[in-house]
Amino acid sequence: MSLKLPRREFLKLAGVLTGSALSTSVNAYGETAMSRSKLPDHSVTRSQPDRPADYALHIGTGLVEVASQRFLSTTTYNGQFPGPLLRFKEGHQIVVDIYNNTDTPEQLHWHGQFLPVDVDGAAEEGTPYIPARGMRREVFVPSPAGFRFYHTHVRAGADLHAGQYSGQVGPLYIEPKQEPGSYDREIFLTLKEFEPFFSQGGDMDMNIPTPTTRVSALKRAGEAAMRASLARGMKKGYEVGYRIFTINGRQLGFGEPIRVKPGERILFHIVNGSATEIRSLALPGHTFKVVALDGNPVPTPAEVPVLWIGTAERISAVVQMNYPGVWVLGDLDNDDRGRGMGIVVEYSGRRHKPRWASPKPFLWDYRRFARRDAGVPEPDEVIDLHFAKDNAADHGFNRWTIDGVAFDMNNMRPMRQLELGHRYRLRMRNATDDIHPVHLHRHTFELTRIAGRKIAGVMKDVVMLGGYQAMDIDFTANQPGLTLFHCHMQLHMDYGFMGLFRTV
Ligand SMILES: [Cu+2]
Repeated sequence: MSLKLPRREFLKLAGVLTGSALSTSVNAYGETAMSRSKLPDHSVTRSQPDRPADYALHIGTGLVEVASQRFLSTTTYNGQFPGPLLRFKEGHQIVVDIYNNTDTPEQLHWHGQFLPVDVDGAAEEGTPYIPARGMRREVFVPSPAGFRFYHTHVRAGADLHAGQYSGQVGPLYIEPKQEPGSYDREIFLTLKEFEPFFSQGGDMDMNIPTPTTRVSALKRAGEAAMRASLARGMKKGYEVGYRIFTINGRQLGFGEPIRVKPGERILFHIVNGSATEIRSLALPGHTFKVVALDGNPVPTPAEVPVLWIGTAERISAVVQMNYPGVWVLGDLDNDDRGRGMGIVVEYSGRRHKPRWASPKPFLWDYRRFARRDAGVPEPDEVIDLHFAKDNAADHGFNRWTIDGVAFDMNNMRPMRQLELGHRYRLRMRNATDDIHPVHLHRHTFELTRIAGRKIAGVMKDVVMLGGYQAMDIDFTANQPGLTLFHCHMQLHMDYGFMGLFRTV
Protein backbone atom coordinates (compact mmCIF):
# COMPACT_ATOMS: atom_id res chain seq x y z
CA MET A 1 0.00 0.00 0.00
CA SER A 2 1.27 3.42 -0.86
CA LEU A 3 2.10 5.22 2.32
CA LYS A 4 1.82 8.57 0.60
CA LEU A 5 -1.91 8.35 1.14
CA PRO A 6 -3.26 11.60 2.54
CA ARG A 7 -3.80 11.37 6.27
CA ARG A 8 -7.56 11.62 5.96
CA GLU A 9 -7.63 8.53 3.77
CA PHE A 10 -5.48 6.72 6.28
CA LEU A 11 -7.88 7.51 9.06
CA LYS A 12 -10.89 6.38 7.12
CA LEU A 13 -9.17 3.15 6.23
CA ALA A 14 -8.17 2.57 9.82
CA GLY A 15 -11.74 3.20 10.85
CA VAL A 16 -13.05 0.67 8.37
CA LEU A 17 -10.53 -1.92 9.50
CA THR A 18 -11.31 -1.58 13.16
CA GLY A 19 -15.01 -1.36 12.41
CA SER A 20 -14.95 -4.75 10.76
CA ALA A 21 -12.78 -6.15 13.54
CA LEU A 22 -15.44 -4.97 15.93
CA SER A 23 -18.35 -6.78 14.36
CA THR A 24 -16.52 -10.02 13.66
CA SER A 25 -14.75 -10.32 16.98
CA VAL A 26 -17.86 -9.42 18.88
CA ASN A 27 -19.43 -12.46 17.32
CA ALA A 28 -16.35 -14.62 17.63
CA TYR A 29 -16.03 -13.88 21.32
CA GLY A 30 -19.75 -14.32 21.87
CA GLU A 31 -20.04 -10.75 23.07
CA THR A 32 -23.61 -9.61 22.76
CA ALA A 33 -25.86 -6.96 24.19
CA MET A 34 -25.48 -8.97 27.42
CA SER A 35 -21.95 -7.83 27.99
CA ARG A 36 -22.93 -4.27 27.26
CA SER A 37 -25.59 -4.46 29.94
CA LYS A 38 -22.88 -5.41 32.46
CA LEU A 39 -21.30 -2.03 31.80
CA PRO A 40 -20.34 -0.13 34.89
CA ASP A 41 -22.33 3.05 35.12
CA HIS A 42 -19.75 5.67 34.14
CA SER A 43 -20.77 9.17 33.39
CA VAL A 44 -18.72 9.12 30.19
CA THR A 45 -20.91 6.27 29.00
CA ARG A 46 -24.14 7.93 30.04
CA SER A 47 -23.24 11.13 28.24
CA GLN A 48 -23.11 9.51 24.78
CA PRO A 49 -24.81 6.15 24.97
CA ASP A 50 -25.69 5.89 21.30
CA ARG A 51 -22.54 7.13 19.64
CA PRO A 52 -20.75 4.30 17.87
CA ALA A 53 -17.18 3.74 18.96
CA ASP A 54 -14.38 5.02 16.76
CA TYR A 55 -12.27 2.08 17.85
CA ALA A 56 -12.90 -1.21 19.61
CA LEU A 57 -10.18 -3.06 21.43
CA HIS A 58 -10.68 -6.65 22.55
CA ILE A 59 -8.43 -8.00 25.26
CA GLY A 60 -8.20 -11.76 24.90
CA THR A 61 -6.05 -14.72 24.07
CA GLY A 62 -4.42 -14.59 20.68
CA LEU A 63 -1.84 -16.55 18.76
CA VAL A 64 1.34 -14.88 17.61
CA GLU A 65 3.30 -16.60 14.85
CA VAL A 66 6.83 -15.63 15.86
CA ALA A 67 8.50 -17.94 13.35
CA SER A 68 7.30 -20.26 10.63
CA GLN A 69 4.72 -22.59 12.21
CA ARG A 70 5.72 -21.50 15.72
CA PHE A 71 2.71 -19.99 17.45
CA LEU A 72 2.75 -18.42 20.89
CA SER A 73 -0.39 -18.05 22.94
CA THR A 74 -0.66 -14.85 24.94
CA THR A 75 -3.07 -12.10 25.87
CA THR A 76 -3.33 -9.59 23.04
CA TYR A 77 -5.39 -6.72 21.69
CA ASN A 78 -7.75 -7.84 18.92
CA GLY A 79 -6.07 -11.24 18.69
CA GLN A 80 -2.90 -9.80 17.20
CA PHE A 81 0.56 -8.66 18.21
CA PRO A 82 1.32 -5.84 18.27
CA GLY A 83 -2.12 -4.38 18.90
CA PRO A 84 -3.59 -2.44 15.97
CA LEU A 85 -1.91 0.85 15.09
CA LEU A 86 -4.31 3.51 16.31
CA ARG A 87 -4.24 6.90 14.63
CA PHE A 88 -5.96 9.65 16.56
CA LYS A 89 -6.21 13.33 15.72
CA GLU A 90 -4.95 15.86 18.21
CA GLY A 91 -7.86 17.68 19.77
CA HIS A 92 -10.58 15.49 18.19
CA GLN A 93 -12.65 13.63 20.76
CA ILE A 94 -12.45 9.87 20.41
CA VAL A 95 -14.67 7.03 21.64
CA VAL A 96 -12.98 3.71 22.37
CA ASP A 97 -14.80 0.59 23.55
CA ILE A 98 -12.53 -1.80 25.41
CA TYR A 99 -13.81 -5.36 25.80
CA ASN A 100 -12.13 -7.59 28.33
CA ASN A 101 -12.60 -11.19 27.27
CA THR A 102 -10.40 -12.53 30.06
CA ASP A 103 -11.21 -13.65 33.59
CA THR A 104 -9.22 -10.92 35.28
CA PRO A 105 -9.90 -7.18 35.49
CA GLU A 106 -7.69 -5.13 33.19
CA GLN A 107 -6.34 -1.63 32.79
CA LEU A 108 -5.38 -0.03 29.49
CA HIS A 109 -2.92 2.82 29.88
CA TRP A 110 -2.72 5.51 27.18
CA HIS A 111 0.99 6.04 27.62
CA GLY A 112 2.31 9.56 27.07
CA GLN A 113 -1.03 11.35 26.88
CA PHE A 114 -2.48 14.14 29.01
CA LEU A 115 -5.68 12.48 30.18
CA PRO A 116 -7.98 12.64 33.21
CA VAL A 117 -7.61 9.93 35.83
CA ASP A 118 -10.83 8.15 34.86
CA VAL A 119 -9.34 7.17 31.48
CA ASP A 120 -5.56 7.32 31.96
CA GLY A 121 -5.51 3.63 32.79
CA ALA A 122 -3.95 3.15 36.23
CA ALA A 123 -5.93 1.77 39.17
CA GLU A 124 -3.51 3.58 41.49
CA GLU A 125 -4.81 6.90 40.13
CA GLY A 126 -8.42 5.78 40.35
CA THR A 127 -9.15 4.60 36.79
CA PRO A 128 -11.93 1.97 37.09
CA TYR A 129 -10.95 -1.49 35.91
CA ILE A 130 -12.25 -2.94 32.66
CA PRO A 131 -14.17 -5.72 34.35
CA ALA A 132 -13.44 -9.37 33.61
CA ARG A 133 -15.78 -10.52 30.83
CA GLY A 134 -17.06 -6.96 30.61
CA MET A 135 -16.37 -3.79 28.73
CA ARG A 136 -15.68 -0.15 29.34
CA ARG A 137 -16.26 2.82 27.07
CA GLU A 138 -13.70 5.61 27.20
CA VAL A 139 -14.27 9.05 25.71
CA PHE A 140 -11.38 11.50 25.61
CA VAL A 141 -9.56 14.15 23.63
CA PRO A 142 -6.14 12.81 22.55
CA SER A 143 -3.06 14.93 23.18
CA PRO A 144 -0.27 15.76 22.74
CA ALA A 145 0.50 15.01 19.09
CA GLY A 146 3.18 12.47 18.32
CA PHE A 147 4.11 8.85 18.75
CA ARG A 148 2.45 7.33 21.84
CA PHE A 149 1.47 3.79 22.69
CA TYR A 150 -0.99 1.83 24.75
CA HIS A 151 -0.42 -1.10 27.06
CA THR A 152 -1.81 -3.00 30.01
CA HIS A 153 -1.20 -1.52 33.45
CA VAL A 154 -1.91 -4.25 35.98
CA ARG A 155 0.37 -5.84 38.53
CA ALA A 156 1.91 -9.10 37.39
CA GLY A 157 4.03 -9.91 40.44
CA ALA A 158 5.27 -13.49 40.07
CA ASP A 159 2.81 -14.25 37.23
CA LEU A 160 4.75 -14.19 33.97
CA HIS A 161 1.54 -14.43 31.92
CA ALA A 162 0.14 -11.19 33.32
CA GLY A 163 0.78 -7.51 32.83
CA GLN A 164 3.25 -6.46 30.18
CA TYR A 165 4.84 -9.91 30.08
CA SER A 166 1.81 -10.62 27.86
CA GLY A 167 1.23 -9.25 24.37
CA GLN A 168 -0.83 -6.25 25.48
CA VAL A 169 1.11 -3.53 23.68
CA GLY A 170 0.15 -1.49 20.64
CA PRO A 171 1.45 1.61 18.83
CA LEU A 172 -0.54 4.82 18.67
CA TYR A 173 0.02 7.94 16.66
CA ILE A 174 -1.66 11.25 17.36
CA GLU A 175 -1.68 13.32 14.21
CA PRO A 176 -0.63 16.91 14.78
CA LYS A 177 -2.74 19.75 13.44
CA GLN A 178 -0.08 20.28 10.81
CA GLU A 179 2.89 18.08 10.03
CA PRO A 180 6.22 19.01 8.41
CA GLY A 181 6.75 15.43 7.09
CA SER A 182 10.10 15.52 5.27
CA TYR A 183 10.17 11.77 4.72
CA ASP A 184 8.79 9.33 2.17
CA ARG A 185 7.04 6.90 4.46
CA GLU A 186 6.60 5.81 8.03
CA ILE A 187 7.28 2.38 9.50
CA PHE A 188 6.24 1.41 13.02
CA LEU A 189 8.34 -1.11 14.93
CA THR A 190 7.35 -2.64 18.26
CA LEU A 191 10.17 -4.41 20.11
CA LYS A 192 9.02 -7.21 22.40
CA GLU A 193 10.26 -10.37 24.10
CA PHE A 194 8.20 -13.46 24.83
CA GLU A 195 8.48 -16.63 26.94
CA PRO A 196 9.84 -15.00 30.07
CA PHE A 197 11.43 -16.94 32.94
CA PHE A 198 12.87 -16.09 36.34
CA SER A 199 16.46 -16.66 37.33
CA GLN A 200 18.63 -15.73 40.27
CA GLY A 201 21.54 -14.97 38.03
CA GLY A 202 22.14 -11.65 39.67
CA ASP A 203 23.30 -8.60 37.83
CA MET A 204 22.32 -7.93 34.29
CA ASP A 205 25.26 -6.59 32.37
CA MET A 206 24.13 -3.11 31.47
CA ASN A 207 25.95 -0.04 30.35
CA ILE A 208 25.04 3.29 31.76
CA PRO A 209 24.05 6.31 29.75
CA THR A 210 26.54 9.10 29.11
CA PRO A 211 27.74 11.07 31.00
CA THR A 212 28.92 8.06 32.97
CA THR A 213 29.69 9.89 36.20
CA ARG A 214 28.45 7.94 39.20
CA VAL A 215 27.76 9.41 42.61
CA SER A 216 30.12 7.72 45.04
CA ALA A 217 27.78 8.13 48.04
CA LEU A 218 25.02 6.31 46.12
CA LYS A 219 27.42 3.57 45.10
CA ARG A 220 28.64 3.09 48.68
CA ALA A 221 25.05 2.91 49.98
CA GLY A 222 23.92 0.47 47.30
CA GLU A 223 26.92 -1.81 47.66
CA ALA A 224 26.71 -1.81 51.46
CA ALA A 225 23.03 -2.80 51.30
CA MET A 226 23.81 -5.65 48.90
CA ARG A 227 26.77 -6.89 50.98
CA ALA A 228 24.64 -6.88 54.13
CA SER A 229 21.91 -8.87 52.40
CA LEU A 230 24.30 -11.48 51.01
CA ALA A 231 25.99 -11.73 54.42
CA ARG A 232 22.61 -12.68 55.87
CA GLY A 233 22.63 -15.63 53.49
CA MET A 234 20.18 -14.17 50.97
CA LYS A 235 20.47 -15.14 47.34
CA LYS A 236 20.26 -12.44 44.74
CA GLY A 237 16.73 -11.35 43.88
CA TYR A 238 14.94 -12.78 40.84
CA GLU A 239 15.58 -11.32 37.42
CA VAL A 240 13.58 -11.96 34.25
CA GLY A 241 15.04 -13.45 31.08
CA TYR A 242 13.37 -14.33 27.77
CA ARG A 243 13.62 -17.10 25.22
CA ILE A 244 12.08 -15.31 22.24
CA PHE A 245 12.77 -11.83 20.89
CA THR A 246 10.70 -10.15 18.20
CA ILE A 247 10.12 -7.01 16.19
CA ASN A 248 6.43 -6.58 15.38
CA GLY A 249 5.84 -10.06 16.79
CA ARG A 250 8.25 -11.83 14.43
CA GLN A 251 11.70 -13.23 14.99
CA LEU A 252 14.50 -12.04 12.74
CA GLY A 253 14.26 -13.65 9.32
CA PHE A 254 10.59 -14.59 9.55
CA GLY A 255 8.05 -12.73 7.47
CA GLU A 256 8.45 -10.00 4.92
CA PRO A 257 11.54 -7.81 5.03
CA ILE A 258 11.29 -4.04 5.00
CA ARG A 259 11.64 -3.37 1.26
CA VAL A 260 13.35 -0.10 0.40
CA LYS A 261 14.65 1.81 -2.61
CA PRO A 262 17.95 3.66 -2.78
CA GLY A 263 17.54 7.30 -1.80
CA GLU A 264 14.34 6.71 0.14
CA ARG A 265 13.92 8.49 3.47
CA ILE A 266 12.08 6.33 5.96
CA LEU A 267 10.75 7.60 9.25
CA PHE A 268 10.90 4.79 11.80
CA HIS A 269 8.69 5.03 14.87
CA ILE A 270 10.15 2.54 17.32
CA VAL A 271 8.63 1.61 20.67
CA ASN A 272 10.27 -0.61 23.25
CA GLY A 273 7.25 -2.64 24.37
CA SER A 274 9.30 -4.84 26.68
CA ALA A 275 8.21 -5.59 30.23
CA THR A 276 11.74 -5.21 31.56
CA GLU A 277 14.42 -4.92 28.88
CA ILE A 278 16.51 -2.08 27.52
CA ARG A 279 17.21 -2.45 23.80
CA SER A 280 19.73 -1.23 21.26
CA LEU A 281 19.39 -1.15 17.48
CA ALA A 282 21.73 -0.63 14.57
CA LEU A 283 21.48 -0.92 10.78
CA PRO A 284 24.92 -1.60 9.21
CA GLY A 285 26.09 1.19 6.91
CA HIS A 286 23.29 3.54 7.94
CA THR A 287 22.68 6.20 10.54
CA PHE A 288 19.53 7.23 12.34
CA LYS A 289 18.60 10.87 12.38
CA VAL A 290 16.69 11.13 15.64
CA VAL A 291 13.88 13.63 15.23
CA ALA A 292 11.70 12.83 18.25
CA LEU A 293 12.05 11.14 21.62
CA ASP A 294 8.92 9.68 23.21
CA GLY A 295 7.00 11.29 20.35
CA ASN A 296 8.19 14.81 21.15
CA PRO A 297 10.32 16.61 18.53
CA VAL A 298 13.86 17.19 19.81
CA PRO A 299 15.45 20.68 19.63
CA THR A 300 18.52 19.29 17.83
CA PRO A 301 17.86 16.39 15.49
CA ALA A 302 21.12 14.44 15.33
CA GLU A 303 22.48 11.42 13.47
CA VAL A 304 23.59 8.44 15.51
CA PRO A 305 24.81 4.97 14.48
CA VAL A 306 23.02 3.21 17.34
CA LEU A 307 19.69 3.66 19.08
CA TRP A 308 19.38 2.87 22.74
CA ILE A 309 15.79 2.50 23.92
CA GLY A 310 14.74 2.02 27.52
CA THR A 311 11.61 0.14 28.49
CA ALA A 312 8.58 2.11 27.18
CA GLU A 313 10.72 4.74 25.47
CA ARG A 314 10.03 5.64 21.86
CA ILE A 315 12.37 6.95 19.21
CA SER A 316 11.35 8.47 15.88
CA ALA A 317 14.28 8.53 13.48
CA VAL A 318 14.74 9.09 9.76
CA VAL A 319 17.01 6.71 7.87
CA GLN A 320 18.26 7.72 4.46
CA MET A 321 18.51 4.51 2.45
CA ASN A 322 21.86 5.02 0.75
CA TYR A 323 23.77 1.77 1.24
CA PRO A 324 22.20 -0.87 -1.04
CA GLY A 325 22.23 -4.45 0.11
CA VAL A 326 20.31 -6.79 2.37
CA TRP A 327 20.87 -5.87 6.01
CA VAL A 328 19.84 -6.82 9.50
CA LEU A 329 18.33 -3.99 11.50
CA GLY A 330 18.97 -5.57 14.85
CA ASP A 331 19.95 -5.49 18.50
CA LEU A 332 23.67 -5.14 19.25
CA ASP A 333 23.45 -8.03 21.69
CA ASN A 334 24.40 -11.15 19.73
CA ASP A 335 22.31 -13.47 21.92
CA ASP A 336 19.18 -11.38 21.72
CA ARG A 337 19.57 -10.80 17.99
CA GLY A 338 20.24 -14.51 17.55
CA ARG A 339 16.95 -15.23 19.34
CA GLY A 340 15.07 -12.92 17.03
CA MET A 341 15.57 -9.24 17.92
CA GLY A 342 15.92 -7.89 14.41
CA ILE A 343 14.26 -7.37 11.06
CA VAL A 344 15.65 -7.60 7.52
CA VAL A 345 15.97 -4.46 5.38
CA GLU A 346 16.12 -5.37 1.70
CA TYR A 347 16.96 -2.92 -1.11
CA SER A 348 15.08 -3.44 -4.36
CA GLY A 349 16.88 -5.80 -6.72
CA ARG A 350 19.12 -7.20 -3.99
CA ARG A 351 18.74 -10.85 -3.09
CA HIS A 352 21.24 -12.39 -0.74
CA LYS A 353 21.62 -13.44 2.83
CA PRO A 354 21.03 -10.56 5.25
CA ARG A 355 24.25 -9.16 6.64
CA TRP A 356 25.00 -7.92 10.11
CA ALA A 357 28.04 -5.92 11.20
CA SER A 358 28.55 -4.66 14.72
CA PRO A 359 28.92 -0.89 14.90
CA LYS A 360 31.86 0.76 16.62
CA PRO A 361 31.34 1.32 20.34
CA PHE A 362 28.91 4.15 20.80
CA LEU A 363 27.62 5.83 23.94
CA TRP A 364 24.04 7.01 24.18
CA ASP A 365 23.69 10.57 25.43
CA TYR A 366 20.38 12.43 25.62
CA ARG A 367 22.32 15.71 25.52
CA ARG A 368 23.09 15.13 21.85
CA PHE A 369 19.48 16.08 21.05
CA ALA A 370 19.20 18.97 23.50
CA ARG A 371 18.88 22.71 23.05
CA ARG A 372 22.31 24.28 22.78
CA ASP A 373 21.83 26.83 25.52
CA ALA A 374 21.15 24.94 28.72
CA GLY A 375 18.95 27.49 30.47
CA VAL A 376 15.72 26.30 32.02
CA PRO A 377 13.24 28.10 34.28
CA GLU A 378 13.79 27.70 37.99
CA PRO A 379 11.22 25.38 39.55
CA ASP A 380 8.87 26.44 42.32
CA GLU A 381 10.08 23.49 44.33
CA VAL A 382 12.71 20.76 44.20
CA ILE A 383 11.57 17.30 45.28
CA ASP A 384 14.31 14.87 46.25
CA LEU A 385 13.61 11.23 45.45
CA HIS A 386 15.96 8.52 46.64
CA PHE A 387 15.69 5.07 45.04
CA ALA A 388 16.96 1.94 46.80
CA LYS A 389 16.83 -1.82 46.46
CA ASP A 390 16.28 -4.30 49.27
CA ASN A 391 17.79 -7.45 47.81
CA ALA A 392 15.43 -10.46 47.62
CA ALA A 393 13.37 -9.00 50.48
CA ASP A 394 9.92 -9.88 49.16
CA HIS A 395 9.66 -13.68 48.71
CA GLY A 396 12.92 -13.71 46.80
CA PHE A 397 12.04 -10.63 44.73
CA ASN A 398 13.94 -7.40 45.15
CA ARG A 399 11.90 -4.81 46.97
CA TRP A 400 12.24 -1.29 45.57
CA THR A 401 11.76 1.85 47.59
CA ILE A 402 11.32 5.57 47.00
CA ASP A 403 12.56 7.48 50.05
CA GLY A 404 12.53 4.24 52.00
CA VAL A 405 8.93 3.35 51.16
CA ALA A 406 7.82 0.50 48.89
CA PHE A 407 4.49 1.40 47.27
CA ASP A 408 1.64 -0.36 49.01
CA MET A 409 -1.21 -1.43 46.72
CA ASN A 410 -3.48 -1.77 49.77
CA ASN A 411 -3.45 1.82 50.93
CA MET A 412 -2.10 3.60 47.81
CA ARG A 413 -1.22 6.67 49.84
CA PRO A 414 0.12 9.62 47.79
CA MET A 415 3.73 10.50 48.61
CA ARG A 416 3.41 14.21 47.83
CA GLN A 417 0.86 16.91 47.24
CA LEU A 418 1.48 19.27 44.32
CA GLU A 419 -0.02 22.63 43.55
CA LEU A 420 -1.76 22.96 40.20
CA GLY A 421 0.30 25.10 37.81
CA HIS A 422 3.53 24.93 39.80
CA ARG A 423 6.73 23.76 38.21
CA TYR A 424 8.52 20.97 40.04
CA ARG A 425 11.96 19.50 39.76
CA LEU A 426 12.29 15.82 40.62
CA ARG A 427 15.85 15.31 41.80
CA MET A 428 16.22 11.57 41.42
CA ARG A 429 19.07 9.72 43.10
CA ASN A 430 19.55 6.07 42.25
CA ALA A 431 21.29 4.12 45.01
CA THR A 432 21.12 0.89 42.98
CA ASP A 433 23.29 -0.53 40.24
CA ASP A 434 20.33 -0.95 37.87
CA ILE A 435 19.17 1.38 35.11
CA HIS A 436 15.62 2.50 35.81
CA PRO A 437 13.42 3.78 32.99
CA VAL A 438 11.28 6.05 35.15
CA HIS A 439 7.89 7.20 33.91
CA LEU A 440 5.55 10.01 34.91
CA HIS A 441 1.91 9.62 33.93
CA ARG A 442 -0.26 12.36 32.39
CA HIS A 443 2.63 14.82 31.92
CA THR A 444 5.67 15.52 29.79
CA PHE A 445 8.84 16.39 31.66
CA GLU A 446 12.00 18.17 30.60
CA LEU A 447 15.43 16.68 31.26
CA THR A 448 17.36 19.39 33.10
CA ARG A 449 20.40 17.66 34.61
CA ILE A 450 22.02 14.31 33.92
CA ALA A 451 24.87 13.09 36.12
CA GLY A 452 25.84 16.63 37.05
CA ARG A 453 25.58 18.09 33.53
CA LYS A 454 22.96 20.58 32.46
CA ILE A 455 20.57 19.78 29.65
CA ALA A 456 17.52 21.59 28.25
CA GLY A 457 14.74 21.17 25.76
CA VAL A 458 14.45 17.36 25.66
CA MET A 459 10.84 16.54 26.53
CA LYS A 460 10.00 12.98 27.56
CA ASP A 461 7.68 10.78 29.56
CA VAL A 462 10.21 8.00 30.29
CA VAL A 463 13.91 8.44 30.93
CA MET A 464 16.70 6.01 31.72
CA LEU A 465 18.36 6.81 35.01
CA GLY A 466 21.74 5.07 35.19
CA GLY A 467 23.01 2.99 38.10
CA TYR A 468 24.33 5.11 40.99
CA GLN A 469 23.51 8.24 39.00
CA ALA A 470 21.51 11.37 39.70
CA MET A 471 19.15 13.17 37.34
CA ASP A 472 16.80 16.15 37.43
CA ILE A 473 13.57 16.27 35.50
CA ASP A 474 11.21 19.27 35.53
CA PHE A 475 7.50 19.38 34.90
CA THR A 476 4.52 21.60 35.47
CA ALA A 477 1.80 19.95 37.53
CA ASN A 478 -1.05 20.81 35.18
CA GLN A 479 -3.26 17.74 35.65
CA PRO A 480 -5.57 17.77 38.66
CA GLY A 481 -5.89 14.55 40.64
CA LEU A 482 -3.53 11.65 41.14
CA THR A 483 -0.48 11.12 38.95
CA LEU A 484 1.51 7.92 39.06
CA PHE A 485 5.29 7.97 38.96
CA HIS A 486 7.08 4.65 38.59
CA CYS A 487 9.89 2.64 37.14
CA HIS A 488 8.56 1.16 33.91
CA MET A 489 10.16 -2.23 34.46
CA GLN A 490 7.29 -4.51 35.40
CA LEU A 491 9.48 -6.36 37.88
CA HIS A 492 10.43 -3.14 39.65
CA MET A 493 7.07 -1.37 39.70
CA ASP A 494 5.33 -4.53 40.93
CA TYR A 495 7.66 -4.73 43.90
CA GLY A 496 7.43 -1.23 45.21
CA PHE A 497 8.96 1.20 42.69
CA MET A 498 5.91 3.48 42.41
CA GLY A 499 4.68 6.66 43.99
CA LEU A 500 1.66 8.95 43.65
CA PHE A 501 1.48 12.71 43.40
CA ARG A 502 -1.80 14.42 44.24
CA THR A 503 -2.27 17.69 42.40
CA VAL A 504 -4.80 20.13 43.81
CU1 LIG B 1 13.49 -0.04 37.69
